[in-house]
Amino acid sequence: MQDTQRNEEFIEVILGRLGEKRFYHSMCVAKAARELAVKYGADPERAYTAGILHDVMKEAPGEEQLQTIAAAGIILTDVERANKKLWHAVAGYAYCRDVLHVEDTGILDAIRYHTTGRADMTLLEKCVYIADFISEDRDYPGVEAIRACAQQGLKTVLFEGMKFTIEELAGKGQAIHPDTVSAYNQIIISDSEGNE
Ligand code: DGI
Ligand code: FE
Ligand code: FE
Repeated sequence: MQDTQRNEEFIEVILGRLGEKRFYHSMCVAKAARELAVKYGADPERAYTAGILHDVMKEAPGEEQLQTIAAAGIILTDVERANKKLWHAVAGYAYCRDVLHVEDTGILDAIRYHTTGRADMTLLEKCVYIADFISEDRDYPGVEAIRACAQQGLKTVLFEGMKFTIEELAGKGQAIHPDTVSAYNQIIISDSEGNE
């Protein structure tokens, strides 16, 4: 069965693993990702499925997240190890691949890179990354401006999202993941070259 036809099963999985608020967040991200996919030409059904699953490991104990990552044969970098908040994306990828047997590598990568982003993101990855910023449940200061950007263009909203994250992390004196920096730089460079 295609992964996109397993949504009911995946919703049951996240119901069992997430509290009410995070469950609602995940469903809002799924919906926002599907809308962005329609607007920007990614596959809406794959975006929806990735949205449902993107935070599946968010509320698992740190130890379980690390075990899931290790069991998948993934070795965290120093920056990843030092930032607990980065674990759930990699652990979610591993859990979806190895426990839920999600086979669609595009969906798996959208889960893996939903927190940091990376250079050369696929359209699907971009839609899930942005959906996590602008989903209906989000109410952080500045969310309205980012929602407005999402209507203007993918590059604009990616830039705003990355900038927001980097400023926030630097402001708190936290490490910035190299993938986040690469994604940010790529947007700037492609801008100055006049590329899409
Ligand atoms: O899981 P969510 O709360 O829905 O959102 P998320 O997966 O984007 O996680 C957001 C958190 O991750 C937020 O506290 C900032 C942190 N984060 C995002 N990018 C980076 C990062 N932390 C570090 N250290 N480096 C990053 O590049
Ligand atoms: Fe997340
Ligand atoms: Fe999220």
